[in-house]
Amino acid sequence: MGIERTFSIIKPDATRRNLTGKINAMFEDGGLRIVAQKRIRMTREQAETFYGVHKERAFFNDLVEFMTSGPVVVQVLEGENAILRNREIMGATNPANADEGTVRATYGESVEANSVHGSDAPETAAEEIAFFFAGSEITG
Ligand code: DAT
Ligand code: MG
Repeated sequence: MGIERTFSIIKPDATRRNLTGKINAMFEDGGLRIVAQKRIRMTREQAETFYGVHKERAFFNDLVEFMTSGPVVVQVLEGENAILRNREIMGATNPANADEGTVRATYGESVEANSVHGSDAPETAAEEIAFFFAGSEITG
């Protein structure tokens, strides 16, 4: 508990629709601070490694294809209980099941094109942040 950092991605479906600012406002209004951010085009290798935990799943190839289909915005979000708080702001994986007012209910197009990624635990948050950011790129 206390002040945490979590890793976030604004996914290609959202950058394509020019929603970066609107989604960032939802994070900020929800009490999270954007302490690092960059817009990148993920390589296939990065996407495969990042989602390695899902490599046996039927949707893995489509997921890698989707995540490399356009620019993404990778971010570090900081705040009180940031990992859980961000999952609340994002909503359920499938936008059809996400609570009203969440990012995924508001902007998600499908279970795959669900607009945002957020870390699910302290260990994965630390790993995911280190995968995309040098310590010198993060400043509270
Ligand atoms: P989350 O992104 O909510 O942490 P996850 O870790 O279970 O969800 O899955 C990672 C991503 O994989 C998810 O954001 C979209 C995709 N995905 C998950 N389940 C899927 C499914 N049944 N069909 C297609 N894509 C799926
Ligand atoms: Mg996940």
